[in-house]
Amino acid sequence: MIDLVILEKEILEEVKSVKDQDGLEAIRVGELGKKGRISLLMKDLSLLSPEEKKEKGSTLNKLKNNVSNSISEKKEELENTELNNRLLKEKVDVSLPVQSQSAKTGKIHPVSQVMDEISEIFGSLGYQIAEGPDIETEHYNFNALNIPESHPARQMHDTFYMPDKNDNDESLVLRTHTSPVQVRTMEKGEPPFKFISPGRTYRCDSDQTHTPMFHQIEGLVVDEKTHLGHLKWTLETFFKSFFELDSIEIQLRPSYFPFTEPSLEVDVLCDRSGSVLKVGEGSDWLEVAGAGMIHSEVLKSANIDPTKYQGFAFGLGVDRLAQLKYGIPDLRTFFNGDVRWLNHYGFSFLDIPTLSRGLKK
Ligand code: FA5
Repeated sequence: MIDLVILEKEILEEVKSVKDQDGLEAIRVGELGKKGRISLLMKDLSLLSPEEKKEKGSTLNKLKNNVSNSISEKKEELENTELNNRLLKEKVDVSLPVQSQSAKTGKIHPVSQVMDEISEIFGSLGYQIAEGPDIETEHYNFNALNIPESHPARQMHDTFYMPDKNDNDESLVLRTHTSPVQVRTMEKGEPPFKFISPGRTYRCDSDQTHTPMFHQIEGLVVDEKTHLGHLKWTLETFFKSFFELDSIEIQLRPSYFPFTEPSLEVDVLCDRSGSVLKVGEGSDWLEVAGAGMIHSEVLKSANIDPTKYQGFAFGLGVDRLAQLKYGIPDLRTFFNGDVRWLNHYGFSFLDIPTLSRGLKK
């Protein structure tokens, strides 16, 4: 008959001196596993008389518990040792130089970059952000902006019409500009308002400076006193900050929009003769924005009293601004999905603007 005291001592010694988890598992299986020594001894208990079974059973149970506890404790000890060893080996040397960007690292598209830059500048000037849907009702895209159905100005926008109406039987379009967000936002609140609204816009148009999908940022200020001088200052301040130049030649040209009176168009001086577009040089003007004082009919559409409130609005062509700032000659290349183009013109994550950037001048 095996001496259980000697057996326990022998197993506990073995557990104590084992060096790794595999060795410990081998001991557990050899002693407590289905065919392990202790398990077989437990099985043999059934052959004994009731008195012997009681006495031996209790000793065997104690042995089993002691072995099982010592295996658990050893397991924890080995796990801790392994973890400490790994932590020691995996030290990070923070003094090493930053790894260079590998070819597989993604780049930020110039449009996303410029959207962020513009939002940061207007954010610093106290503008909030408002949003509207890409699929817009004819009401907000045209009617609420003083462009009724028969109005010739509808022809100015080469509109993509949706085949189906919405649940309220309203005709739908892919919005041709971000101006619908003006009335959408104003009718939800009370003046004063000061917000920008960035987003995608769509027109059936394609050449070097036009794409069927492009981006605009609408801007709007409404209160009791805002006038055309504030609009001029805002545009000049924005363009100086955006192009990071002390002075920038922009041209405010009289224009016509049904939703502003007076209306104007903003052009930036640039050189488009070479393969790189250069801002502030040459003799070409690139139109980058439409703007004006908000028409009284638009204020009325948003239930605002035009005898008490007034303000300005502008719509910046984001893609054109990206073209100008980063010297990208053809707008159509923006949306070809060519990774080589993005690797060349894209931005790394470290270039994301901060609140102070763009306003330092
Ligand atoms: C508008 O869309 C007016 N909603 C802007 C506005 C807002 C005027 C508020 C008054 C008050 P316009 O059609 O000119 O205006 O477009 C504004 C700018 O979007 C243009 O100056 C140009 O930079 C850009 N843009 C227009 N069409 C395209 C196009 N197909 N591709 C790229 N950019 C375009």
